[in-house]
Amino acid sequence: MADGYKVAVVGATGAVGTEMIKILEERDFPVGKLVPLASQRSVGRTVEFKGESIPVKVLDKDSFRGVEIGLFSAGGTVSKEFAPVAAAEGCVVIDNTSAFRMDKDVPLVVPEVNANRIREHKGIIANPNCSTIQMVVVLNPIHRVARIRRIIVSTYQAVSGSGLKAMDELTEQVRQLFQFKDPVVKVYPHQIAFNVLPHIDVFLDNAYTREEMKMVNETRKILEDDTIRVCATAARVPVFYGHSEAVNIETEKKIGPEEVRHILMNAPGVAVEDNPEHNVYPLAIYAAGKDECFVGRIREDLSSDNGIAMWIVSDNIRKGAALNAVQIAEYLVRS
Ligand code: NAP
Ligand code: 3JM
Repeated sequence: MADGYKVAVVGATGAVGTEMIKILEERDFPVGKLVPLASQRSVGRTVEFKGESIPVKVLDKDSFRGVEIGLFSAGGTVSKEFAPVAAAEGCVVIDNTSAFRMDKDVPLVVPEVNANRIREHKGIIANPNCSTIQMVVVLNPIHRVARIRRIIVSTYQAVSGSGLKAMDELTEQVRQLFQFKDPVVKVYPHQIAFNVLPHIDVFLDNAYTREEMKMVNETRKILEDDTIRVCATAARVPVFYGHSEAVNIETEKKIGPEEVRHILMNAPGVAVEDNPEHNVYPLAIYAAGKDECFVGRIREDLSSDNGIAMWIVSDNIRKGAALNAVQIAEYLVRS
């Protein structure tokens, strides 16, 4: 690969794809040729990469000839159809959608936690859901020391997690409301401006949403422990970038907040911001554009004998999607 890898970005014009291309450049990933792919809607558009304007191509079955790495973020339907096509051409697919995450043969990877699983891939590697990624980056080091038995998590998720249209909708609704007009509601089932929606993705038969069940099932798969009990409530908030999470854990071995803080200060990908006396705790507006998973408000859970409560924030488009995918690609090319 003297001249670098041929890398396709599927969904190159979207919120995640755009960030993916930016991160490939920022981290100087060895790209020989970048192939930006999107739908018919993007014909005539270009993406900027290392000072070059590269025309976006329409995704089709022939898009993956000679492509070595495929970064997919164009929704589950596109991945289901085209990831196997790419893999059959010898391309290693890193898929950002939920299409293959729970497949037995597909590693579900957060490099800080289970990079060792990358080499087991059979052509497709899955990137977890954004809310799962930031939670397991912080919880895994605690789990290794004290064995987590139960997790209760409530999320406060940014609109960028639903793509560019959702960000436009929040902007437009704020504008409309300040002009005393009725807000136009299209992307979400209700107005998102100045509101909180306890509803992300579709409702399932068990009364949880699919987003909530992603957190349950993906956490167990990544931490490789199906006995961990997880209860999630996922809410959408009118924030542009950065998911926040209130997380309560119960551990087998009793562990105090000081020890948790110490463990997390030395954990990869984690930044502890925990000085309540000076109003220091993680905030979405400061996590936006950064790579780390920020954690603070670390304290004893007063409702449990072996419990810890904390507040975790990370940029959902970076570590929650694009950065995690590029980190996986970096492991691939290193091995
Ligand atoms: P977005 O801003 O709406 O962008 C969607 C992208 O997919 C656009 O580039 C769009 O191209 C392309 N696309 C849509 N339908 C296509 C088709 N039939 N063929 C080819 N390209 C198509 O959405 P986003 O926020 O970037 O998210 C994209 C996907 O990534 C999501 O659906 C989700 O599955 C996944 N995602 C994962 C995470 C995570 O937690 N890991 C986070 C966010 C999103 P056009 O511009 O041509 O329409
Ligand atoms: C984040 O296929 C689709 O409609 C995409 C839905 C979606 C997902 C998903 O399920 O892949 C939107 C935003 C995710 C995700 O990361 O799970």
